Amino acid sequence: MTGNAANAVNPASRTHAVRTVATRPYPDQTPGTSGLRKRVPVFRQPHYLENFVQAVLDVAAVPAGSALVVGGDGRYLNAEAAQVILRMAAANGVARVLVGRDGVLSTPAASCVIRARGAAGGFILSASHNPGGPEGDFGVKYNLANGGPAPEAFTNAVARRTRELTEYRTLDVADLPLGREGTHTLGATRVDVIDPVADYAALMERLFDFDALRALLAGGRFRMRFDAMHAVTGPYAREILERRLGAPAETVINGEPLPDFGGGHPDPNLTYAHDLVELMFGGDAPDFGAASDGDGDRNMILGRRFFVTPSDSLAVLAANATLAPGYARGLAGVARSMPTSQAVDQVASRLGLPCYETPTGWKFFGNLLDAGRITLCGEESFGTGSDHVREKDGLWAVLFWLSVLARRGEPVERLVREHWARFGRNYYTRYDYEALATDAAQGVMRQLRDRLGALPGTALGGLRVAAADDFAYHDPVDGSTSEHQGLRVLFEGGARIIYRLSGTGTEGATLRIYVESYELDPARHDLDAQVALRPLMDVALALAELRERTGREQPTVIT
Ligand code: VG1
Ligand code: CO
Repeated sequence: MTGNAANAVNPASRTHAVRTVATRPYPDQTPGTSGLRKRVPVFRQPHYLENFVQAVLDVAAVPAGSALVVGGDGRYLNAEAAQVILRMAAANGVARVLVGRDGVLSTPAASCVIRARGAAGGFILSASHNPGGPEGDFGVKYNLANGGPAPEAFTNAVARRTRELTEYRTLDVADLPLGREGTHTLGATRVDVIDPVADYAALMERLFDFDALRALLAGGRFRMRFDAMHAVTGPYAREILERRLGAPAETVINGEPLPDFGGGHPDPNLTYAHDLVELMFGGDAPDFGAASDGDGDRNMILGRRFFVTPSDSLAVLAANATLAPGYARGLAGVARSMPTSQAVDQVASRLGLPCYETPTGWKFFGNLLDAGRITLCGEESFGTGSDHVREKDGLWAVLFWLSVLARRGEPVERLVREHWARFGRNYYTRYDYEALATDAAQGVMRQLRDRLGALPGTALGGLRVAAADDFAYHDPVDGSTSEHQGLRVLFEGGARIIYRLSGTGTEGATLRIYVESYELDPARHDLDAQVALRPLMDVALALAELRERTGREQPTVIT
């Protein structure tokens, strides 16, 4: 045999026949804020999942000899989709695949495994905080060798590829047994079924002082609850909080992962994490409460009868970062997504740290993290993370908070109030209008965009508009530009109104309105955020002509 590549037999065909399947493009496979998210019945259409996977594999062009990681949040369709991806990876000549047991990996754990094992990339199967089940949502996202979501240049190329695809490759083989750790072969591909928790738990032990955390959690004086919302973090939280850190067995609630999340919305906010909220706002509440979402990358932090706004959480962690061993040397810089409140900007300016403002979506933090320009970053949507992986990380945020609480020895509420007294308080709220008619939502945005130019210098609700624009991001690392990332109305004194359309919804359009104001005077730090922001929100709704254009009186969710 010669080494003529053009005539080489696909190595996968040595033991199993590679089958080339004719297909036709689907027009709706453009990835959004975080991968391709659709209803399960959409994913179940013939060849739908396969088309998208083939497009990703074509664009990824995994180098010979390299490994891919596969895992998801355990939702309905996860197990089947993992098998489809394994067969297609093998048929496309991928040398090795690492798959979490039962096809499961939390999103941060998948990022961790890609990095720890030097993989070329990975498929993450999740629709995050969206409901699951036969009529729920499913999603597929591809991450690169840095462990982070593929940037727009990649996802745009995938979208183009999905529109021209005429065939995909798979193997005619039975499902692999993924229920137990072990090694299998699929054609010429080696498939390793790995423990989904081990690499991740080891990373957490390197970042945080587990002895100090054990003293806090096993000491009996400090009580916490972690709500896994019947999603992927249950086994991670049980292993780390209860087994390794000795927290009592009732610490993790809703800890059994279920394919439909028990019928709930695995979204850690005050509306959906109701079990936890009842405990934390009830009598004899624990000292600390936290919850994570479907795929384990979001976090909500609560003190006794006290909610920590995600934007504040990022700022508090930035201000106290050196209390955790993994960050003891200080931070290179920080970043937040544009709609996230400017609380962390206050910390950065006081500590003399660079602070970056990126578009919504974790993929935009990747370059800054890779280049060593930032150490911590976060989003208002209950996402916080650092350079330890390239995804936001729910349990990591919980361990970080616990580390700060262990060192400071103060209750959550006092810690946050002291933070406000030092840096000022950024009042913040977000209104979501879900499942709007797409035309109406686009009309709202178009109308606003047309008006922006005339706003600077005018007064709205007693505040003077300093600037207004359609946010565009210029990536300082790779020089790329991302336009139309949200409409901003910026007021003198730091208040802001932001409008954007969601890129993760699966029904109609979701409009998000984010409103923020800044208050330096501690005498005015005690207001309810909804009360403090009412006048500005009224301005925001009027500017948007929201009722007139959408017929909606009330938002679907307020956070
Ligand atoms: C939402 C959030 C965004 C987050 C994204 C993915 O996107 O606003 O901050 O990065 O979800 O989070 P959008 O486009 O719907 O506003 V996760 O936990 O869902 O993967
Ligand atoms: Co998520």
